[in-house]
Amino acid sequence: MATVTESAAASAKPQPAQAASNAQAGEQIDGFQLVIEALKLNGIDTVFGLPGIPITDLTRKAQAAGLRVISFRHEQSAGYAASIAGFMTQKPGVCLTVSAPGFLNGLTALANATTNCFPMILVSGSSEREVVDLQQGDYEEMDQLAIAKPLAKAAFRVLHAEDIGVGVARAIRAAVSGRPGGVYLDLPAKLFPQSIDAELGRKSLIKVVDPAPRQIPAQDAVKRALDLLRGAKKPLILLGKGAAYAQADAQIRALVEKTGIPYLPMSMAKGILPDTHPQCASAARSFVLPEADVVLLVGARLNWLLSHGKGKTWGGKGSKDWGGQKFVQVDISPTEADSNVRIDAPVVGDIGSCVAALLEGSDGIKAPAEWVAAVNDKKGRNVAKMAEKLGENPAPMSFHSALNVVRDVVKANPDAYLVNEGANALDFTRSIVDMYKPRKRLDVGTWGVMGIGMGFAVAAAVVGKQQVLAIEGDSAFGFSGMEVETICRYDLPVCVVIMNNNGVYRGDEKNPAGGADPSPLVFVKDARYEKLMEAFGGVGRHVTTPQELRAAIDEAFRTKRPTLINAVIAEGAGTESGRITALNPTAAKK
Ligand code: ADP
Ligand code: TPW
Ligand code: MG
Repeated sequence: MATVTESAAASAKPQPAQAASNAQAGEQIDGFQLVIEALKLNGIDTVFGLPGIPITDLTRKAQAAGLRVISFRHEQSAGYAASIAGFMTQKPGVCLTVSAPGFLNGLTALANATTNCFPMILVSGSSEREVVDLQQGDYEEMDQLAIAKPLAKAAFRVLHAEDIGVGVARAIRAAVSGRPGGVYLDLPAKLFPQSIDAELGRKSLIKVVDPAPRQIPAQDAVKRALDLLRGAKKPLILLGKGAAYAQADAQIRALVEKTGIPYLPMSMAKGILPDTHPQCASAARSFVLPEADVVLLVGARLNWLLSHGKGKTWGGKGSKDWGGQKFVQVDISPTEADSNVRIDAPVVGDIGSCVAALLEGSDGIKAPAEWVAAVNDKKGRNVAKMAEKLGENPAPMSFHSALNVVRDVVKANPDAYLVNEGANALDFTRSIVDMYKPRKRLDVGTWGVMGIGMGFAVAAAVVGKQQVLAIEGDSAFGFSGMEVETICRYDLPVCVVIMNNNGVYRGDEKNPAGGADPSPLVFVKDARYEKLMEAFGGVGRHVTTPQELRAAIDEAFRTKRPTLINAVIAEGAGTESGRITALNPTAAKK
C-alpha cells in the first residue's frame, strides 16, 4: 500500500468555483481512478508492471476495475512485454513502474521500443516534485522526465487530476501516430490521491479519435515509384517489421503476387507471406542484394541490418561504396529517406495506403522471367545445401539438428508465436525456421538486445492468446530467466527451449591467463536450467537428441503447460557473435 496519505487539497491546483461547490455536494473521483478510466476509455485492457510506492494501489485498483494486470519480477521484462504488445496490436502497450530504480529498469525497454518503432507508454510514479527539484533527497529522488526525454518519442508529466485525461490522450497519440515509438508519462505520487468532482473528472477524460490517422501518399510520389519499378530488369521487394506492424497483409501479398517480384523479409517481417512462398528470396539473399537494380523497401530502414544500403552486400566495390541500385522507400517517416544512401523515390504515408496506391497503378509491372529464374536457381541450390545440413544427426546436437525439429513444429503449428534471442541461437533460428503467418516471429529487433525473451513470451501468450515457443540462447535466457515464475504464476502456454552450449557464442573458451577463473564467455557446465521451471511448478525437460526435443515440445504444446526444455548443444557449435562476427572489432582483426 502506498504511504501517500496527504490530502488532495494540499497539492491540487485551485479548482474552478463550480468544481469546488460540486465537490462539496457530490461524488469525488481521485487520480488513481481517473488514470484507470482514461486507459479503459481508450481500449487499454492490459497493463504490465511491478508494484511499489507510489503505484501499488494503482495496480490493485486497475485489477479491481477489470484491467488485466500482469505483474513481473523485473520492470525490464514488463517493459519489453508492453512494447511487443504494442507491436502486435497497434495499441500502445502500457508498462507501470515505481520511481527512480523501477523507472530506470523500465527505461531500457522504452528506449528499445522507440528504436524499434513499437508503440509503448512507460507510466512511472515519481517522487515529490518540490523536493526532487531542490535536490533535497526525497525517497527515490530523480528527475525522471528529463532522463526519459532523449530516449522517448515524447514525454509528459501530469500534476493535476483534471489533466489526467489530456495526459493519457497525448501519450496515446504520440505512441501510435506517425512512426510509432515509446512515450514516457510521469505521474508524481501526489497526483494519485487528488480528488475532484467525479462528474467533472469523468468529463475531462478524452477518448482519442483516430489515434493513428491514415496518411495517403502523394500521387506524384506514387507515380515516380511505379515508373522506376516499371523500368526495372531485376526488381526486389524488401519487407521490414514496419510492414508487419501495419497489418496490411492482404495488400502487400497482392502487390507481391501481381508483380511477381522476388521479396526478402527482414527478421520480424517473416510470415507476412509464408516463407515457403515461391517468390521468397531469403535463401538467395546474398545473390539478390547485389544483383537487384530497383529495390522497393516497405517499412524497412537501411540501417546496419541492411549494411546501410551500401558496400559489398549491395555490390559496391569497397565497404563504403554504393551499389548501382535505385531505391523506392515506403515509410511513414518523411525523414527516413536518404539516411544512408539516395532514395530515388520516397513514398511517404502509411503502408496500407501506400501499398494500395502502388497496387492500383501496377498494371504492366512484372518481374522479368530471366531474373526470376536466376533467383530461383540460386535458391534451389542453397536450399539443397541447407537440407543436407539439417539432415545431419551429430551427438551432441548441433544448432541445425535441434532447429530442424523446431522448423517442423512451427510448420505444424503456424499460429504459435516464436520468440527468439541469442547470437547463434538467434541467427540459425531465423534462417532455418520458416514462418507462415504475420507478426508471429518476435525477436531482438533493431538493437539485437538480449533480455526480451520472457517479457515477449508473456505478452505473446497474454495478448496473442496462443501457444508460445521461445528459442533462447543460454546467455540470452539469463537476462530474464526469473520471469519463468511469472509464466508459472499466470499459467501461460509458454514453452522455452534453451539452446544450451554452455556460454556466450560457445562454451569451450579457456581463461587466456590460465587461472582458476573461467573465461568471461562461459557458464557453469551442463547447467540444469529446467529445474528453474520445476521450482515454480512448471515442467522441466533435459534433452540431448532431436527425438527427445520433439517429444518434449509436442508435450508442451499438447498440455499448454509452462515448460522449459534444456537442449544440450555442442559447446563448439557456434561462432563468435553468430552471423555478425565482422562487427566485432577484435574478431575482425583476426
Ligand atoms: P526492419 O528492422 O524489419 O528492417 P525497421 O524497424 O528498420 O524494420 O523499419 C521499420 C520502418 O517502418 C520504420 O522506418 C517506420 O517508420 C516504418 N513504419 C512503421 N509503421 C509504419 C506504418 N504504419 N506505415 C508506414 N511505415 C511504417
Ligand atoms: C543487453 C551482447 C549479444 S548475443 C549475446 C550477448 C551477451 C549472448 C550470446 O549467447 P547465447 O547464444 O545467448 O548463449 P549462442 O547461441 O550464440 O551461444 N547485453 C545486451 N544485449 C546484447 N546484445 C549483448 C549484451 C550479446
Ligand atoms: Mg550460448
